[in-house]
Amino acid sequence: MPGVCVIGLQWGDEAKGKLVDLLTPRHDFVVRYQGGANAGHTVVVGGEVYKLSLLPSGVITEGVTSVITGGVVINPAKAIEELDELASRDVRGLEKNLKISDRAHVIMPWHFAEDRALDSNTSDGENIGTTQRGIGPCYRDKVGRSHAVRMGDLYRDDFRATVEKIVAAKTPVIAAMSGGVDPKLDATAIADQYLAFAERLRPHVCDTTEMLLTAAEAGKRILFEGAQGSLLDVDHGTYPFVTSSNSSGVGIPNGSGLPARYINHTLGVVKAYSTRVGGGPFPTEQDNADGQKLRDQGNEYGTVTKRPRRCGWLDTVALRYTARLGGVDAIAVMLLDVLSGFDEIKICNAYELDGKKTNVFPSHVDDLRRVKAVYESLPGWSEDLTGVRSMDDLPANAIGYINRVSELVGRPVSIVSVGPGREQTIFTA
Ligand code: 2SA
Ligand code: MG
Repeated sequence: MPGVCVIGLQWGDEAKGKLVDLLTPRHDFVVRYQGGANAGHTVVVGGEVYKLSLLPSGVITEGVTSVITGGVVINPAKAIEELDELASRDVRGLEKNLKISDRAHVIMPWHFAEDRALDSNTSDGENIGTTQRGIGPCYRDKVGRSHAVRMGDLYRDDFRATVEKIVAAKTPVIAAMSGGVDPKLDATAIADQYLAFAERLRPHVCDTTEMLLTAAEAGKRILFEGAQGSLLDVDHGTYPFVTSSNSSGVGIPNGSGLPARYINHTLGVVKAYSTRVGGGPFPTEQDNADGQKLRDQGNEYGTVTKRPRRCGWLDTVALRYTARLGGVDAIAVMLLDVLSGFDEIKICNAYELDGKKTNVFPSHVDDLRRVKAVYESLPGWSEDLTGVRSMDDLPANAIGYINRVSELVGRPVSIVSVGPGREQTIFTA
């Protein structure tokens, strides 16, 4: 199977990192195609916990090429920090095994200032609650074309002049956005700093599009690692409460440069309940004792920002939509162990909008705000699932829950996860 992708079907934090790590040894390449250091992937290998936010999870496995493609926005300081951290923990082969696209756009110091200023000025009034990693402003400059810096530009003779030009143009705009406060952007210092980053990253930077096209044509096995979740997709998610990239499956061809024909299997990753970080509607949110219990049992705090995540019941209206949107072949149900100890577990199987029941996920955020989740209740279980290793050993009610989720989403469940470790994984077939 040459092309496999792992995508989140909710608002991120579905534990995609664990699956990518499990599937990595069967692949030649692991590819990140969108987002940046706003992702938070936790991977546990041999009892060691690795938290990555920019580098693909595959970098921990020697002999696999990890690729950051042109669809990703790069904070070079963060890339270096993560490389240093891995090297200090004896992860080897990094120099050879990490490739960074020369087309990837670079997050520059002004993007952080803009992220702060923009997030408190959304047209909607409610803050998006971004991760403040400069993601949105960097993508905005990419699409705007006039003030952008790509990785390849760092190695060109006119880089200093480019920085000077952008700083001159941005300074008054950012000051106006931030109540007249001078953002204090020093073009010389910024250019010096980024030129040093460029030297350090030089061995990794190349034309990854050409590399991946050649690899795919030669039948190499490629694993695509989605960051964030499909409901945060800029085109198909809960706009404007989204991230600025295509975080659903549609982002793979545009972000990586590899056409969809090389994708043979799409695994949709689903947390056994729902979480969301940041603003925006969340129809099944439980701002009550049930939500708090999910947060406590699931340790639901942002990997990057440590923000408490909003928690709620599973929403199969949303999941059916994202599974169809992503061309998902099978789903992986993660964190099932977190649901132990609930007498009853609810699943949202429809929305009610203006007094009418619907299965269609609304395209406008105002409608999504107005929907009422319609629930069915399933009996819970009290057993600890973290030691379970086969479907046969799961409590009957847990199997009932999995089967019902599969039925409502309309996809088979191929993997069930009962903990962060590699061994805490049940393959259903
Ligand atoms: P941004 O920073 O522009 O991408 O923020 C826009 C929205 O996207 C959400 N977002 C995320 N939601 C969940 N997890 C994410 N990654 C980190 C994690 C988040 C963290 O894995 O825990 O540590 O807080 C992620 N990245 C972006 C964000 O909350 C906004 O709603
Ligand atoms: Mg995460």
